Amino acid sequence: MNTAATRERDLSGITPSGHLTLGNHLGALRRFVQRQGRREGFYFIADLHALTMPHDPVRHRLLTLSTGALFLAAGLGADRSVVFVQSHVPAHVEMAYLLECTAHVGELSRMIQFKEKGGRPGTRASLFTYPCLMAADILLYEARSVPVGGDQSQHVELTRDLAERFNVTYGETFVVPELVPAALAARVADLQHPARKMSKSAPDDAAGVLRMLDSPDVIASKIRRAVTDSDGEVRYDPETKPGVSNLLEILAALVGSDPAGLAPRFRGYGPLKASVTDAVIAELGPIRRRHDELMADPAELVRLLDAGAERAHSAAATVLTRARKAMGVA
Ligand code: AQP
Repeated sequence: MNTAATRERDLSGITPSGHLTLGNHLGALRRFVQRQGRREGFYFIADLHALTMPHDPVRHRLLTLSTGALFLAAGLGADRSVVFVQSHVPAHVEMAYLLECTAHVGELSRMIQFKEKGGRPGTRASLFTYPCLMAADILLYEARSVPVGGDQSQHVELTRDLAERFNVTYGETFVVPELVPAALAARVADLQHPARKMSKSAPDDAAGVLRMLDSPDVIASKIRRAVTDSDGEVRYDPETKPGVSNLLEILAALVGSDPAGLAPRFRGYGPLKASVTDAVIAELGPIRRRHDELMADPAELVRLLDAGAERAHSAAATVLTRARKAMGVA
Protein backbone atom coordinates (compact mmCIF):
# COMPACT_ATOMS: atom_id res chain seq x y z
CA MET A 1 0.00 0.00 0.00
CA ASN A 2 1.30 3.45 -0.84
CA THR A 3 2.63 5.45 2.09
CA ALA A 4 0.26 8.30 1.24
CA ALA A 5 -2.42 6.02 2.61
CA THR A 6 -1.18 6.61 6.13
CA ARG A 7 -1.32 10.40 5.85
CA GLU A 8 -4.33 12.26 7.29
CA ARG A 9 -6.01 14.35 4.66
CA ASP A 10 -8.85 16.80 4.75
CA LEU A 11 -11.01 16.62 1.65
CA SER A 12 -14.11 18.63 0.88
CA GLY A 13 -16.00 19.88 -2.14
CA ILE A 14 -18.78 22.40 -2.67
CA THR A 15 -21.14 22.14 -5.65
CA PRO A 16 -21.49 25.49 -7.44
CA SER A 17 -25.28 25.25 -7.55
CA GLY A 18 -25.76 28.86 -6.46
CA HIS A 19 -23.87 31.84 -5.01
CA LEU A 20 -22.29 30.80 -1.70
CA THR A 21 -24.01 31.91 1.47
CA LEU A 22 -22.99 32.98 4.95
CA GLY A 23 -23.92 29.39 5.91
CA ASN A 24 -21.36 27.99 3.48
CA HIS A 25 -18.79 30.38 4.94
CA LEU A 26 -19.41 29.64 8.63
CA GLY A 27 -20.16 25.93 8.17
CA ALA A 28 -17.49 25.12 5.61
CA LEU A 29 -14.97 27.66 4.25
CA ARG A 30 -14.03 29.26 7.54
CA ARG A 31 -13.64 25.86 9.19
CA PHE A 32 -11.42 24.63 6.35
CA VAL A 33 -9.24 27.72 6.76
CA GLN A 34 -8.95 27.07 10.51
CA ARG A 35 -7.87 23.47 9.90
CA GLN A 36 -5.13 24.40 7.43
CA GLY A 37 -1.69 23.48 8.63
CA ARG A 38 -2.97 20.70 10.87
CA ARG A 39 -3.75 18.37 7.95
CA GLU A 40 -3.04 18.25 4.26
CA GLY A 41 -6.16 19.84 2.74
CA PHE A 42 -7.75 19.30 -0.67
CA TYR A 43 -10.71 21.61 -1.35
CA PHE A 44 -12.51 21.50 -4.66
CA ILE A 45 -15.33 23.13 -6.57
CA ALA A 46 -17.51 20.16 -7.51
CA ASP A 47 -18.57 21.53 -10.90
CA LEU A 48 -19.37 18.10 -12.37
CA HIS A 49 -21.85 17.33 -9.61
CA ALA A 50 -23.90 20.37 -10.61
CA LEU A 51 -24.57 18.82 -14.04
CA THR A 52 -26.95 16.14 -12.79
CA MET A 53 -29.82 18.66 -12.98
CA PRO A 54 -30.83 21.08 -15.77
CA HIS A 55 -28.36 23.98 -15.84
CA ASP A 56 -27.35 27.07 -17.80
CA PRO A 57 -23.76 26.64 -19.09
CA VAL A 58 -22.88 30.36 -18.89
CA ARG A 59 -24.11 30.69 -15.32
CA HIS A 60 -22.43 27.39 -14.41
CA ARG A 61 -19.03 28.54 -15.64
CA LEU A 62 -19.37 31.86 -13.83
CA LEU A 63 -20.43 30.19 -10.57
CA THR A 64 -17.54 27.71 -10.82
CA LEU A 65 -14.95 30.48 -11.21
CA SER A 66 -16.60 32.71 -8.63
CA THR A 67 -16.72 29.85 -6.10
CA GLY A 68 -13.03 29.17 -6.79
CA ALA A 69 -12.28 32.87 -6.21
CA LEU A 70 -14.23 32.74 -2.93
CA PHE A 71 -12.26 29.70 -1.71
CA LEU A 72 -9.01 31.57 -2.39
CA ALA A 73 -10.30 34.88 -1.03
CA ALA A 74 -11.38 33.19 2.21
CA GLY A 75 -7.77 32.10 2.75
CA LEU A 76 -7.54 28.63 1.25
CA GLY A 77 -4.85 27.63 -1.21
CA ALA A 78 -1.37 29.05 -1.85
CA ASP A 79 1.12 26.91 0.06
CA ARG A 80 -1.42 26.11 2.81
CA SER A 81 -3.83 23.78 0.98
CA VAL A 82 -4.85 22.67 -2.49
CA VAL A 83 -7.80 24.41 -4.18
CA PHE A 84 -8.95 23.08 -7.55
CA VAL A 85 -11.89 22.62 -9.88
CA GLN A 86 -13.02 18.99 -10.01
CA SER A 87 -13.31 18.86 -13.82
CA HIS A 88 -9.72 20.13 -14.20
CA VAL A 89 -8.48 16.83 -12.75
CA PRO A 90 -9.69 14.18 -15.22
CA ALA A 91 -8.73 11.41 -12.79
CA HIS A 92 -12.09 12.03 -11.05
CA VAL A 93 -14.09 11.05 -14.13
CA GLU A 94 -11.82 8.15 -15.04
CA MET A 95 -11.97 6.73 -11.54
CA ALA A 96 -15.74 7.24 -11.47
CA TYR A 97 -16.03 5.00 -14.53
CA LEU A 98 -13.92 2.27 -12.93
CA LEU A 99 -16.21 2.47 -9.91
CA GLU A 100 -19.33 2.34 -12.10
CA CYS A 101 -17.90 -0.97 -13.29
CA THR A 102 -17.78 -2.06 -9.65
CA ALA A 103 -21.17 -0.75 -8.48
CA HIS A 104 -24.44 -2.64 -8.79
CA VAL A 105 -27.57 -1.17 -10.32
CA GLY A 106 -29.53 -2.18 -7.22
CA GLU A 107 -27.41 -0.19 -4.79
CA LEU A 108 -27.41 2.93 -6.98
CA SER A 109 -31.22 2.68 -7.29
CA ARG A 110 -31.49 2.88 -3.51
CA MET A 111 -29.64 6.23 -3.25
CA ILE A 112 -31.98 8.87 -1.80
CA GLN A 113 -31.47 11.55 -4.49
CA PHE A 114 -32.28 9.04 -7.23
CA LYS A 115 -35.29 7.70 -5.38
CA GLU A 116 -36.62 11.23 -4.85
CA LYS A 117 -35.93 12.75 -8.28
CA GLY A 118 -35.19 9.80 -10.60
CA GLY A 119 -38.80 9.21 -11.64
CA ARG A 120 -39.18 12.58 -13.38
CA PRO A 121 -39.33 12.67 -17.18
CA GLY A 122 -35.96 13.65 -18.66
CA THR A 123 -33.96 12.53 -15.61
CA ARG A 124 -30.27 12.58 -16.52
CA ALA A 125 -28.36 9.28 -16.35
CA SER A 126 -25.77 11.13 -14.25
CA LEU A 127 -28.32 11.47 -11.43
CA PHE A 128 -28.14 7.68 -11.24
CA THR A 129 -24.34 7.34 -11.51
CA TYR A 130 -23.08 10.44 -9.65
CA PRO A 131 -22.58 8.55 -6.34
CA CYS A 132 -19.70 6.76 -8.14
CA LEU A 133 -18.18 10.16 -8.94
CA MET A 134 -18.53 11.09 -5.29
CA ALA A 135 -16.83 7.83 -4.30
CA ALA A 136 -14.04 8.64 -6.77
CA ASP A 137 -13.63 12.11 -5.20
CA ILE A 138 -12.99 10.45 -1.84
CA LEU A 139 -10.97 7.37 -2.85
CA LEU A 140 -8.52 9.22 -5.11
CA TYR A 141 -7.12 11.19 -2.17
CA GLU A 142 -6.94 8.30 0.29
CA ALA A 143 -8.79 10.23 2.96
CA ARG A 144 -8.97 7.86 5.92
CA SER A 145 -11.82 9.54 7.71
CA VAL A 146 -14.66 11.44 6.10
CA PRO A 147 -16.66 13.75 8.36
CA VAL A 148 -20.30 13.66 7.29
CA GLY A 149 -23.57 15.23 8.26
CA GLY A 150 -26.70 13.04 8.15
CA ASP A 151 -27.58 13.67 4.50
CA GLN A 152 -24.17 12.53 3.24
CA SER A 153 -23.75 9.30 5.18
CA GLN A 154 -25.35 7.14 2.49
CA HIS A 155 -22.72 8.30 -0.02
CA VAL A 156 -19.86 7.45 2.28
CA GLU A 157 -21.40 4.05 3.07
CA LEU A 158 -21.54 3.35 -0.67
CA THR A 159 -17.93 4.52 -1.05
CA ARG A 160 -16.89 2.05 1.64
CA ASP A 161 -18.82 -0.77 -0.03
CA LEU A 162 -17.29 -0.04 -3.44
CA ALA A 163 -13.76 0.21 -2.03
CA GLU A 164 -14.12 -3.06 -0.12
CA ARG A 165 -15.63 -4.88 -3.11
CA PHE A 166 -12.87 -3.57 -5.38
CA ASN A 167 -10.13 -4.62 -2.93
CA VAL A 168 -11.58 -8.12 -2.62
CA THR A 169 -12.15 -8.57 -6.36
CA TYR A 170 -9.01 -6.98 -7.81
CA GLY A 171 -6.55 -6.86 -4.92
CA GLU A 172 -5.78 -4.31 -2.21
CA THR A 173 -6.07 -0.90 -3.94
CA PHE A 174 -8.08 1.59 -1.90
CA VAL A 175 -7.99 2.92 1.62
CA VAL A 176 -11.48 2.22 2.97
CA PRO A 177 -12.56 5.50 4.59
CA GLU A 178 -14.08 5.61 8.05
CA LEU A 179 -17.31 7.51 8.43
CA VAL A 180 -17.05 9.97 11.31
CA PRO A 181 -19.90 12.25 12.43
CA ALA A 182 -19.07 15.83 11.46
CA ALA A 183 -18.26 18.15 14.37
CA LEU A 184 -21.30 20.29 15.01
CA ALA A 185 -20.92 23.44 12.92
CA ALA A 186 -22.88 26.63 13.24
CA ARG A 187 -26.09 25.93 11.33
CA VAL A 188 -27.21 29.21 9.84
CA ALA A 189 -30.95 29.39 9.22
CA ASP A 190 -32.76 31.34 6.50
CA LEU A 191 -33.58 34.84 7.81
CA GLN A 192 -37.13 34.66 6.44
CA HIS A 193 -37.80 31.00 7.28
CA PRO A 194 -35.79 30.26 10.43
CA ALA A 195 -36.89 26.62 10.45
CA ARG A 196 -34.99 26.09 7.17
CA LYS A 197 -31.26 25.98 6.50
CA MET A 198 -29.85 28.99 4.64
CA SER A 199 -29.25 27.42 1.25
CA LYS A 200 -27.24 28.48 -1.82
CA SER A 201 -29.66 26.90 -4.28
CA ALA A 202 -32.52 29.16 -3.09
CA PRO A 203 -33.57 31.70 -5.78
CA ASP A 204 -30.95 34.43 -6.30
CA ASP A 205 -33.28 37.09 -4.92
CA ALA A 206 -34.35 35.16 -1.77
CA ALA A 207 -34.56 37.80 0.99
CA GLY A 208 -33.62 35.33 3.74
CA VAL A 209 -30.32 34.22 2.20
CA LEU A 210 -27.17 36.24 2.92
CA ARG A 211 -24.76 35.68 0.04
CA MET A 212 -21.02 35.97 0.57
CA LEU A 213 -20.92 38.52 -2.26
CA ASP A 214 -23.82 40.71 -1.11
CA SER A 215 -22.93 44.41 -0.83
CA PRO A 216 -23.05 46.04 2.64
CA ASP A 217 -26.36 47.71 1.71
CA VAL A 218 -27.96 44.42 0.70
CA ILE A 219 -26.67 42.72 3.85
CA ALA A 220 -28.11 45.51 6.00
CA SER A 221 -31.45 45.38 4.22
CA LYS A 222 -31.79 41.58 4.50
CA ILE A 223 -30.92 41.59 8.20
CA ARG A 224 -33.27 44.52 8.88
CA ARG A 225 -36.11 42.49 7.35
CA ALA A 226 -35.19 39.26 9.17
CA VAL A 227 -38.18 37.57 10.78
CA THR A 228 -38.28 37.86 14.58
CA ASP A 229 -41.37 37.73 16.85
CA SER A 230 -43.62 40.13 18.68
CA ASP A 231 -42.50 39.82 22.33
CA GLY A 232 -39.57 42.21 21.88
CA GLU A 233 -37.20 40.49 24.33
CA VAL A 234 -33.76 39.40 23.10
CA ARG A 235 -33.40 35.89 24.49
CA TYR A 236 -31.69 32.76 23.18
CA ASP A 237 -34.44 30.19 22.81
CA PRO A 238 -34.32 28.31 19.48
CA GLU A 239 -37.63 26.52 20.18
CA THR A 240 -39.89 29.51 20.75
CA LYS A 241 -37.76 32.32 19.27
CA PRO A 242 -36.08 30.77 16.20
CA GLY A 243 -35.56 34.05 14.30
CA VAL A 244 -33.94 35.94 17.18
CA SER A 245 -31.91 32.86 18.17
CA ASN A 246 -30.60 32.52 14.62
CA LEU A 247 -29.41 36.15 14.71
CA LEU A 248 -27.72 35.52 18.06
CA GLU A 249 -26.05 32.38 16.68
CA ILE A 250 -24.74 34.25 13.65
CA LEU A 251 -23.35 36.99 15.88
CA ALA A 252 -21.84 34.47 18.30
CA ALA A 253 -20.13 32.57 15.47
CA LEU A 254 -18.68 35.81 14.12
CA VAL A 255 -17.45 37.35 17.37
CA GLY A 256 -16.39 34.06 19.00
CA SER A 257 -18.91 34.05 21.83
CA ASP A 258 -21.95 32.03 22.87
CA PRO A 259 -25.45 33.10 21.82
CA ALA A 260 -27.09 32.90 25.26
CA GLY A 261 -24.32 35.03 26.78
CA LEU A 262 -24.74 37.72 24.12
CA ALA A 263 -28.51 38.10 24.50
CA PRO A 264 -28.61 40.31 27.67
CA ARG A 265 -26.46 42.93 25.93
CA PHE A 266 -29.38 43.97 23.72
CA ARG A 267 -32.42 45.98 24.73
CA GLY A 268 -34.39 45.30 21.55
CA TYR A 269 -34.28 43.73 18.10
CA GLY A 270 -33.05 46.92 16.37
CA PRO A 271 -29.69 47.04 18.22
CA LEU A 272 -29.26 43.25 17.81
CA LYS A 273 -29.82 43.50 14.06
CA ALA A 274 -27.40 46.46 13.85
CA SER A 275 -24.67 44.44 15.60
CA VAL A 276 -25.26 41.40 13.40
CA THR A 277 -25.08 43.63 10.32
CA ASP A 278 -21.76 45.17 11.42
CA ALA A 279 -20.27 41.76 12.21
CA VAL A 280 -21.37 40.19 8.90
CA ILE A 281 -20.05 43.15 6.89
CA ALA A 282 -16.74 43.09 8.79
CA GLU A 283 -16.34 39.36 8.10
CA LEU A 284 -17.43 39.25 4.46
CA GLY A 285 -16.16 42.65 3.23
CA PRO A 286 -12.46 41.72 2.86
CA ILE A 287 -13.38 38.36 1.27
CA ARG A 288 -15.66 40.05 -1.25
CA ARG A 289 -12.98 42.62 -2.16
CA ARG A 290 -10.35 39.89 -2.71
CA HIS A 291 -12.89 37.86 -4.72
CA ASP A 292 -13.59 40.87 -6.92
CA GLU A 293 -9.86 41.45 -7.50
CA LEU A 294 -9.43 37.84 -8.58
CA MET A 295 -12.47 37.95 -10.88
CA ALA A 296 -11.09 41.14 -12.45
CA ASP A 297 -7.84 39.33 -13.23
CA PRO A 298 -9.02 36.05 -14.82
CA ALA A 299 -5.49 35.11 -15.93
CA GLU A 300 -4.30 35.13 -12.30
CA LEU A 301 -7.40 33.27 -11.10
CA VAL A 302 -6.94 30.58 -13.76
CA ARG A 303 -3.22 30.36 -12.91
CA LEU A 304 -4.00 29.74 -9.23
CA LEU A 305 -6.69 27.16 -10.01
CA ASP A 306 -4.43 25.45 -12.57
CA ALA A 307 -1.66 25.22 -9.98
CA GLY A 308 -4.13 23.59 -7.57
CA ALA A 309 -5.30 21.15 -10.26
CA GLU A 310 -1.68 20.21 -10.96
CA ARG A 311 -1.08 19.36 -7.31
CA ALA A 312 -4.37 17.47 -7.06
CA HIS A 313 -3.49 15.57 -10.23
CA SER A 314 -0.14 14.43 -8.75
CA ALA A 315 -1.87 13.25 -5.58
CA ALA A 316 -4.66 11.43 -7.46
CA ALA A 317 -2.50 9.82 -10.16
CA THR A 318 -0.97 7.24 -7.81
CA VAL A 319 -4.31 5.74 -6.79
CA LEU A 320 -5.74 5.93 -10.30
CA THR A 321 -2.74 4.09 -11.76
CA ARG A 322 -3.03 1.43 -9.07
CA ALA A 323 -6.77 0.96 -9.77
CA ARG A 324 -6.22 0.78 -13.55
CA LYS A 325 -3.51 -1.83 -13.16
CA ALA A 326 -5.60 -3.86 -10.74
CA MET A 327 -8.52 -3.90 -13.20
CA GLY A 328 -6.29 -4.84 -16.12
CA VAL A 329 -6.59 -1.51 -17.92
CA ALA A 330 -3.16 -1.26 -19.58
N1 AQP B 1 -26.91 27.06 6.43
C1 AQP B 1 -25.76 26.46 6.68
N2 AQP B 1 -25.20 26.52 7.89
C2 AQP B 1 -24.02 25.92 8.13
N3 AQP B 1 -23.31 25.23 7.21
C3 AQP B 1 -23.82 25.14 5.98
N4 AQP B 1 -23.38 24.55 4.84
C4 AQP B 1 -24.30 24.75 3.87
N5 AQP B 1 -25.33 25.48 4.34
C5 AQP B 1 -25.07 25.74 5.64
C6 AQP B 1 -22.12 23.82 4.68
O1 AQP B 1 -21.55 24.18 3.42
C7 AQP B 1 -20.99 23.03 2.78
C8 AQP B 1 -21.62 22.85 1.41
O2 AQP B 1 -22.95 22.37 1.62
P1 AQP B 1 -24.06 22.30 0.51
O3 AQP B 1 -23.43 22.21 -0.85
O4 AQP B 1 -25.05 21.26 0.91
O5 AQP B 1 -24.66 23.76 0.64
P2 AQP B 1 -26.12 24.26 0.54
O6 AQP B 1 -26.00 25.75 0.54
O7 AQP B 1 -27.03 23.66 1.54
O8 AQP B 1 -26.53 23.71 -0.89
P3 AQP B 1 -27.97 23.36 -1.42
O9 AQP B 1 -28.77 24.59 -1.46
O10 AQP B 1 -28.52 22.18 -0.70
O11 AQP B 1 -27.64 23.00 -2.90
P4 AQP B 1 -27.04 21.70 -3.54
O12 AQP B 1 -26.87 20.67 -2.47
O13 AQP B 1 -28.07 21.37 -4.57
O14 AQP B 1 -25.75 22.14 -4.13
C9 AQP B 1 -21.20 21.85 3.73
O15 AQP B 1 -20.03 21.69 4.50
C10 AQP B 1 -22.36 22.31 4.59
O16 AQP B 1 -22.33 21.74 5.88
